[in-house]
Amino acid sequence: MLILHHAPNSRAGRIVWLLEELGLEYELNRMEFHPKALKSEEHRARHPLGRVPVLEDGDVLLYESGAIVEYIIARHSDGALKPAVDSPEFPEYLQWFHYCEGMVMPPVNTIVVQTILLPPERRNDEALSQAQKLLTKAVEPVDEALDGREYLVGDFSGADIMLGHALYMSRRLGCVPEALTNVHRYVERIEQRPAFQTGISA
Ligand SMILES: N[C@@H](CCC(=O)N[C@@H](CS)C(=O)NCC(=O)O)C(=O)O
Repeated sequence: MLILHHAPNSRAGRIVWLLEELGLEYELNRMEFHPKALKSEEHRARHPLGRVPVLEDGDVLLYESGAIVEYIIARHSDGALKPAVDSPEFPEYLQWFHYCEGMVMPPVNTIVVQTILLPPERRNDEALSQAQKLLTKAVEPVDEALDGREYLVGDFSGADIMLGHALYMSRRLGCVPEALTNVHRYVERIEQRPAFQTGISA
């Protein structure tokens, strides 16, 4: 049985979304998004930094959302949600899959810290505006790539789970410029997927 260690409004939603898309059975260990739960000895034994998501699959214990998505697709998807390695879509699939944590989430993290996590007296306007600029620059090429496409690469895939979730978060923070209409329409499409709705509300 797959066990997902989860906290609400976090990247763990990506994994619930994926598990739901694949119709897999899983158990959810719902923790509060609070240091008391995440930094507990019990959870640090699963993830040294006390973060989510963490996946257990028998003897396998895995953290890093991208690694977890790749692992589930490789071992439990029966070939779904990923282009074949020798297909023309595969390189671009890899690019957008990893663009999520590599390029989009770093400025999103800063924006969350500077607008939500830090008390107002410790916030830094310069850091916030730099992160917003970086995020806009990172999202522009995605907007171009989505021109005339429903999903990032061919059919709906693991790249949409990763980058689609990051774009959903960016949009929810109000940080995707209005002009990037392909991204707005793409996120709206993703939001229609029942598995996404379950993932986000878990
Ligand atoms: N790159 C990691 C990031 C993990 C991460 O930072 N998770 C956040 C939730 S989205 C977390 O657990 N934060 C709690 C904390 O920093 O204490 C991944 O993709 O899994």
